[in-house]
Amino acid sequence: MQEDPTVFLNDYRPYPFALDRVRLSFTLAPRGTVVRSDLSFTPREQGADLALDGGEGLRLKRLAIDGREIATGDYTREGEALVIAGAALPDGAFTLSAEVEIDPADNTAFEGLYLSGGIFCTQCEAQGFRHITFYPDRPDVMSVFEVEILSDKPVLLSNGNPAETVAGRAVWSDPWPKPAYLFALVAGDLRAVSGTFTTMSGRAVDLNVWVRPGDEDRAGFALTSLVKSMEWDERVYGREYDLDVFNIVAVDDFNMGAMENKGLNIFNSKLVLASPETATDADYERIEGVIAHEYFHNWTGNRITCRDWFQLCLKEGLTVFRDQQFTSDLRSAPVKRIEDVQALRTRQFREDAGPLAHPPRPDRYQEINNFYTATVYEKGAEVIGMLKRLVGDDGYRDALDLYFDRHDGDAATIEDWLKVFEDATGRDLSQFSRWYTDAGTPQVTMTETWTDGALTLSFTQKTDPTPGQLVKPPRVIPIAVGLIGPNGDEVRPTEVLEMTEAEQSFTFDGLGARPVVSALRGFSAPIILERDLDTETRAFLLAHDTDPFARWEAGRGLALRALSAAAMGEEDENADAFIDAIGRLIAEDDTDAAFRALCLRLPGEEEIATRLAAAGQIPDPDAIHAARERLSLRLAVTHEALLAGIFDAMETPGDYSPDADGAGRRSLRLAALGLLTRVDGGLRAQALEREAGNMTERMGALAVLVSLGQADEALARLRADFGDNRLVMDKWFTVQPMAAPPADAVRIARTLSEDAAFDWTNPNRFRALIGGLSANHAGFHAADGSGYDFVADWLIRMDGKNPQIAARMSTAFETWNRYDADRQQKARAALEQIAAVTGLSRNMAEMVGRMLS
Ligand code: 0A1
Ligand code: ZN
Repeated sequence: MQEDPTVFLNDYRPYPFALDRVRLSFTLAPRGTVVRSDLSFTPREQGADLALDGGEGLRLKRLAIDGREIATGDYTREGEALVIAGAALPDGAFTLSAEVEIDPADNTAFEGLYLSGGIFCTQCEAQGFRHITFYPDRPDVMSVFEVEILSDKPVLLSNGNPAETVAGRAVWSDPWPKPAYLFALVAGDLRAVSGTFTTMSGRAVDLNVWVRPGDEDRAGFALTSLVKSMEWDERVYGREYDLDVFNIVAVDDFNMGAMENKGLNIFNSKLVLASPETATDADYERIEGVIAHEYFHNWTGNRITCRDWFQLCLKEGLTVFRDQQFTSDLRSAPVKRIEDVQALRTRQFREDAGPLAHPPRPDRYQEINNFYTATVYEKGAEVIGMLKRLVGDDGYRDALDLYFDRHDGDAATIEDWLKVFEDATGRDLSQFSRWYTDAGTPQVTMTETWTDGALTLSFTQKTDPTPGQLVKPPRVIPIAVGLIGPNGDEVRPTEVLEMTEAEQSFTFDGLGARPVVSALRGFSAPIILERDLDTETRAFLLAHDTDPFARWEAGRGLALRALSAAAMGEEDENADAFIDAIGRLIAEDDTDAAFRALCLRLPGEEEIATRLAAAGQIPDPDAIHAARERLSLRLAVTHEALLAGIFDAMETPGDYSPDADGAGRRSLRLAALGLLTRVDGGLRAQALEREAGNMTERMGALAVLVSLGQADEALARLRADFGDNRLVMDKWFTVQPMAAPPADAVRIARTLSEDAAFDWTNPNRFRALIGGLSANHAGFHAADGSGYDFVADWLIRMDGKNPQIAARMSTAFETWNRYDADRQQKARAALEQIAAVTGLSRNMAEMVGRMLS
């Protein structure tokens, strides 16, 4: 029988030793890298055993205490642990020295030390360091590090400041105590694009973005983004950088987006390299945001880290919140807010409504890598947004100052975090803390009554049961509301109503005429708000709401209602109202192009399915696809002339720049193109694909051509131009299954999987193809189950190489039980096929187990 690998929050115990100092020496070789370590411990409890993490992949050559080799009988190695009996340890402080040998070239899981295109690099979050050497691999064990690297690679990097560098040897010293998950090492033939930054106290910091030779001309944007991030964190949070150098390295094989290792961030190359010909506007925005995210972790994550992995959202929710603020400040705040809400609804609401639902601060896990989720990250950020709304901007600033003061150098908890808000503002946050401990998206309904100049808003809240949590007490929900008079003027500015009960009413007195309520302004809480609004009032809000989010939401409401009704085979008056109102809105030349583009783009099929399921209906992927196609056609036919005018007017003038303005214009142009295609037979897309001077328009046009089945030549052209550019070829692999007509998607994906360029062990390439198909809602959920079978086969194959990637991609199935019985039966069979594999990873076993339970 396999032991149950579940880890519980309640079982947390402090580590019984302090780790005062770490010295590491690496002699690098693809096979047979030798790692020597000296770990200086001081016992905190008399007689405690010394338990170190470290699995079978570590070939132990030598183990000594204070220079004396330990007898094999004095320690045990079991599974992923090495334990030295307390009786074999000295009474006071001691140094444990070990020598182990590892094989980076065999490391296909990309956890620990591995090779990417000849570059030695590391990934240690969450538990990768235990694949490098024996160590107390937990975030609350923090230490200063000195690292020696011996290698013939020209560039040798680690955390902290450089201490000595000669050919073949480098020593790095990191004065800031850190947990092992922030350790990093890089050795390779790399070139730097460099700059300097002078901090607010006048210290000069060397900045380097390290890339492969030949990629230097695509690294400038990342460097500029880093400088902007450093400036912003000083200006807005008063946080200064604390080392002499800041290094960023781009590698091609990386399981996630990027990693905040102290002073040595390692990035997936797709989040560093950009040029107008190879990267889209969305890529640029993402690079800027992720560079900022990793940089911001230096304070929220590194200087203050997590006590244990259950507290992951302490660093991730806060750092996402900070990177969202940064992007809002640099670009357009309303547009960023709408984009974030869209992403939350598409990814997190879907997670919260299915078998993988979990709270932002879970209380158990089998494999922590399965909890780097939209709930921990994006909902974690929303929870902080709510806190800020409740305590106000000044309260937030005071609380954050106190957090940095009180907890600098700590491994902290969510309780510590809430306590600083309580102490700084005097608020009781015990009810608020449910946002961290309870899973599920609250559904709130709002009704209105109007009598004698008084408007009463009545709310009810309920949250459906989620796995392991059947009863959900009411939460504090900040609901931002404004009132708009019949002539479109705002009669009451935004006010935050604090809902704390299951049912609650709020009254606005002294009103002349009955106003229209603009509710949940700025998406003030991550909830589903249901209100019985007639079509005219929604159209009125779309025309007049002064809150940009609520304005966009009014149009969204019309579109979603029209599409949901059509997908269920019903007619709906919202469609006419939407088409009408959207025509007026996109004609507003003085309204931000990016905002108009967001209003013009119809909700995605996934979002429509999530909405239908939340309303208790069974989504039919084919009917949803057809409904969306029909509404697009009607929009195009009705507004053809207007859309054609926009398409021409939004041409990129002169040189391409990835700024918010230019990106917004291109976004509107491409939204118009997507509709016009339905009436021009693809003529504009054909021309744009050939003439576009930037990748945004080229890819936009290509996606349209793929959806029309007219893309053969364009795809061949892209491959001819960029066959040797991995990042562009990833796009080539994604766009085909993603934009294909659903009936062709699986066949196309299958053919692509046989292409010589489908290097599936590369995480980006695998994600491109499998993620591309999963994003084609009706394609992946093909009624014959072929999408499920295809993806399941690949997940099984990938699990043998890289369990993290396989487990992450398995979330394609997380909504399986909301579809019809036939699809459910086919999806279940695919999941059971995965579950039956012998030697399945813990990652995958947990995911499939939760999805099937
Ligand atoms: N902390 C990083 C994300 C990250 C997490 C895990 C990784 O490997 C399993 C890699 C990166 C961030 O939030 O950016
Ligand atoms: Zn992060």
